[in-house]
Amino acid sequence: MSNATVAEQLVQVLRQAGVARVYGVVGDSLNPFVDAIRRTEGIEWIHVRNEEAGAFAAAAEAQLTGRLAVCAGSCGPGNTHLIQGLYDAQRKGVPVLAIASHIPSVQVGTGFFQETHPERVFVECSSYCELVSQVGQMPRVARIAAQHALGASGVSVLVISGDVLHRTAAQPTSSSYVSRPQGTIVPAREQVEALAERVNAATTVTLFCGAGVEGAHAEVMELAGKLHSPIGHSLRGKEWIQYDNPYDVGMSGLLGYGACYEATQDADLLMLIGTDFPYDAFLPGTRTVQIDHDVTRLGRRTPLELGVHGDVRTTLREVLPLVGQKSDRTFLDRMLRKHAQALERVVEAYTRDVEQHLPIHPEYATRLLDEVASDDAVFTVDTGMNNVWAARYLTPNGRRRVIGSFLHGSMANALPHAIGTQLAYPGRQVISMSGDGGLGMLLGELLTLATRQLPVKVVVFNNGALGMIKLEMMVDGLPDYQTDNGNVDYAAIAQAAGLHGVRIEQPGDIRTGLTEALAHPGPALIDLVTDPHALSMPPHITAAQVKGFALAAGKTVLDGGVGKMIELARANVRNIPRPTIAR
Ligand SMILES: Cc1ncc(C[n+]2csc(CCOP(=O)(O)OP(=O)(O)O)c2C)c(N)n1
Ligand SMILES: [Mg+2]
Repeated sequence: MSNATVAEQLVQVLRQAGVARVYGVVGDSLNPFVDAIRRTEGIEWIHVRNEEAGAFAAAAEAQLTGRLAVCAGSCGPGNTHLIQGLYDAQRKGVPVLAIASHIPSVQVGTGFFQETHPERVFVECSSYCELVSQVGQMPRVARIAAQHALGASGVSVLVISGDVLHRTAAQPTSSSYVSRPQGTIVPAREQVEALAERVNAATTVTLFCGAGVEGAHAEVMELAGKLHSPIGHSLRGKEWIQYDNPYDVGMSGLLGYGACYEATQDADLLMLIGTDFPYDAFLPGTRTVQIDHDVTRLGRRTPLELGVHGDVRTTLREVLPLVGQKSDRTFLDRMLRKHAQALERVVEAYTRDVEQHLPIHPEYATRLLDEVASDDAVFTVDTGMNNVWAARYLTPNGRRRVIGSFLHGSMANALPHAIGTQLAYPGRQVISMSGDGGLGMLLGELLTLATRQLPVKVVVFNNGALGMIKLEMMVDGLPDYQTDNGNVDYAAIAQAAGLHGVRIEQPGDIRTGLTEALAHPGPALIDLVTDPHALSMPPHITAAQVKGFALAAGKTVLDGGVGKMIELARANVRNIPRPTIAR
């Protein structure tokens, strides 16, 4: 008989699952758990200033490492704060376990101080959410929660009262293997053959890639080489597929650019590869096949001729030997040229006078950030205009990572995502591309950076406004209302909080300011005073296209520059083989 407490058992199970830290804010009902962490080797408590940040930090850690990450909140408000970050984790399908401590068990149902019902509250943002009311449920239920988060790639929540955490366990903890998904999903042979048949029969094929192409760059290139296919991507697919890609035609969606839309619309067959791209108005709606490791996603965005259930890499390896080499590359070459032309047009508009332009062009600042950041930097990106700058100006290379709240779409994600990233990768350069609105929302997390001396670099795109919404209102024909954040000196705030802080107002100071701040050994904030009116709008834009990132009906929604991508596009056009003249 072990005399461990339930809280100690929970911590032991977390250790066995490889968990090294728990993000949260301490509080009465959590005390036995936090105290058990204090006394356990190999696991530490990360004191954030808002539990929401703890959940975002765990989401980033889980996304980047693929391992279980944990956050916690005390009863009532302590754990309702977790919701935003848990939605982020659940939507992006990453393994996070949240410990939601609860009011004293004898008080449940009495309207007690801080009473909520976490087992109801968290249902929608989790795939496993259970109340632990008996000591005998431990340690098994903790193992189930960990395994469920890993296995279902999502959030598990354990709700447990402080008095239950405090009690003596009913049985020893012992050990049990916690397994991360490592198998592959091999598609059925008939599906592979049917896919090859369709691809071979099509005159032209476009590949549209999402985050599921991670690890399958070589296979996608080989397929595109055989089919002479243009390759487009979603925002989440960009970091895995755009680099070293002679078939690149850009990105689709509200932040899209280049010839991706044309390539997806005009192809004889569209192949969706590892993407759950939600903007169905950008898809042709016909002649589509799809590969996904999650069978429930097949056909949920557009009607399919064929849906193939399998991992992208495994599926492509199976199908490649059955795919014949196409000879006609006219369609690909036309799309590559269209793509380069589309980029040339915006590059011209966005590179003129930017060295002098006041306030600073955010596009120009991101271009310089892209140049001075290290080759394996992790960029965390706030929801808002920063999504646009990151999509257009950060150059993926297969080693860098760019993460954000790309599915839940919450503001204020970048700084807490950076906290989780830096803790998981202490030696790596971590850059938070924060909006001033986003930073203001979780400003207290600068204190987390300062107290832990986490060397995150916070680059604030300080346009003094909720810029994305300003744009939406303009597009909607509404007067600009309540979008001002005021002129705040975030560098001064950072300095007062104990960070290296620098404010940059002149475009000529950006490169040196960024380079120096990135080289600073501790946490640093770079307050870039940027133009709130950045981004030109194409004339044909409609309200529905921008509103809430949700509705879309056209091919180019936001115009804007494209940074170094133009170089890839130009090179790809240069490399189009010249026709050989028969003698
Ligand atoms: C939590 C939350 N609240 C509101 C929104 C709606 N929203 C999306 S972007 C945005 C403005 C972001 O402003 P800022 O961080 O300053 O970035 P900017 O667009 O100015 O670059 C708002 C209010 C949201 N996505 N999430
Ligand atoms: Mg702003």
